Amino acid sequence: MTDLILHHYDMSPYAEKVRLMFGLKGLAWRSVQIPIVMPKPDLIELTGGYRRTPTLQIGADIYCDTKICARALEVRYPDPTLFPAGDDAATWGLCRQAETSFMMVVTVMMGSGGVFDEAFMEDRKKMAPGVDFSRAGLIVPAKLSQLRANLDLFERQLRDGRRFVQGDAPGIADLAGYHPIMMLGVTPAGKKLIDALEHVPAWMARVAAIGHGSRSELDAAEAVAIARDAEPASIAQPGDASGDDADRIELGENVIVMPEEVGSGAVAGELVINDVHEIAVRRHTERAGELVVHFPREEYLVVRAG
Ligand SMILES: N[C@@H](CCC(=O)N[C@@H](CS)C(=O)NCC(=O)O)C(=O)O
Repeated sequence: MTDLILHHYDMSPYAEKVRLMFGLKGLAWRSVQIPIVMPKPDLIELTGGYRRTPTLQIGADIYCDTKICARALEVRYPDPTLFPAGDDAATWGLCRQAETSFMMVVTVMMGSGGVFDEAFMEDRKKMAPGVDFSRAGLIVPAKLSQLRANLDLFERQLRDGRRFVQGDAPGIADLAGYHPIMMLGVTPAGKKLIDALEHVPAWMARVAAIGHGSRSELDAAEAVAIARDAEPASIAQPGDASGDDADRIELGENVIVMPEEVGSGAVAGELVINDVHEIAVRRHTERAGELVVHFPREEYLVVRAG
C-alpha cells in the first residue's frame, strides 16, 4: 500500500500540479478530498493552521506548498526526474514566472462572474481581506492581456518543435506552466487566447496525457489515523547541515512559520529542519500524534514564537 496521501480537491490547479508529478513519476497515491472553503478540520489537524491546497502527507510528515511536495517526491523517487533539463535554477525561475498566471486567472474568473458560488466568494474575501474583489471585473481585460503575454512566452519556447518546455522530456516547469492555463481554458475568453496559439494547445494535450499515476480514495479521518500511527521520518539534529543558522534561530526553538501568500495560515512548532531550501516544525496533537510539517524556504518566514 502506498504511503503517499494528497489532501486536495479535484478542481484545484495547484493540486493538478502534484497529481501530474505522481503521473510523471508513475506513482500510486491516495486521495483525500478536502473542503474548497473553510473550515477544514482534518487538514488543519495535520498542518497546524496552513489551509491552502494541496498538502502532501507521507506518514507523519506533512508537506505544505507544491514546491516542497516536489522536493520531497524528487528525493524519494528520483527516477524519472522532475528536472530533466538539469538546470535547476532556470527551472525554478521558469516555474515561478509561469505561476504568476494563477492569480491572473483567478481574477479573470472572479471578475467575469458566474463561475464561483457565494460561499466560495465569501471564503476568499475572508482569506484576503485587503483585496477589493468588487473591482475584479474592471481589470479583467488587463489581466487577459497579461495572460496573453505569459502564454506568448510558452508559445515561443515551444516554437522549435520541442515536445515540452525544456526539451523532449516533461518536467516540473511543464506542470507549473500547465495548471493555471488549464484553469484559464475554462473561461470562454481564456479558451480563445489559448486556441489562437499554434504550439500551446498540443503541448497542453501532451502534459494532460502524463496522467495522475494510480489514485485511490481515502477517508480524511483515516489519513489522520495513519499520521498518528506513523513516526516522522526526517528530523535534523543540532550540528547537521540542515541546522543552517542564517536567521540565528536554533533547532529546538519554538517558532512560527508565516507564509507570505495571503491568508494561508501560520503554523507554530519546534524547529526541526532549517535548511537552505526547507523549513520544518514538529508539533503534537491528540488525534494525529507527533507530526513534522514541512515548508519550502521560498515565500515562508520563520520567526521566534512569543
Ligand atoms: N504556493 C502554494 C499555492 C497553493 C494555492 O494557492 N492553492 C489554491 C488552490 S489551487 C488555494 O489554496 N486556495 C485556497 C484554498 O484551497 O483554501 C503552492 O504552491 O502550493
